[in-house]
Amino acid sequence: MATNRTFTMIKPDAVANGHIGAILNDIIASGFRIVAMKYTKLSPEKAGEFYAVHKERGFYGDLVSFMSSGPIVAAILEKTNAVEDFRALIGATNPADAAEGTIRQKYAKSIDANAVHGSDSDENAEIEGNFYFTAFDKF
Ligand code: RTP
Ligand code: MG
Repeated sequence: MATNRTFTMIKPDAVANGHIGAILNDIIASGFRIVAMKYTKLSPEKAGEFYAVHKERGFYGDLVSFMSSGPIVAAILEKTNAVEDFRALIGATNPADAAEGTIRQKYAKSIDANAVHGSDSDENAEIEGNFYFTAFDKF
């Protein structure tokens, strides 16, 4: 499979708990190259826009307030088979179900505060990366 890209956020819980460095280490050690990266904070409006695909879901309000509750790290990552391999690296949405050694198993406490985001398709990786970064930010 050709080299391609995914998009991630280190979520407010993992930032607040001091896991930025460890998570970036795991990501780089797993063969991902950083294409773009930013330390920033989402407003509730921006978080709502980012997760608009979930707006009919019962958890949407909690998700938006959590994702705007503190700073995050947003990044575009590159690797062969990036989307699928990154989802494998982060583990199941609920850390209680996440496989041993995955980022969510190691650093997340709950399904709401689950440490990291990973795009679920090539198309969404492109959309989500462009939500934060312009062509001038990607290297
Ligand atoms: P993400 O988009 O953040 O990488 O997570 P995901 O693909 O594994 O899960 P997704 O279905 O896209 O849901 C987005 C986030 O919403 C929260 N969620 N809560 N209470 C629930 O049933 C529930 N389901 C999802 C999670 O924090 C999830 O990361
Ligand atoms: Mg998702």
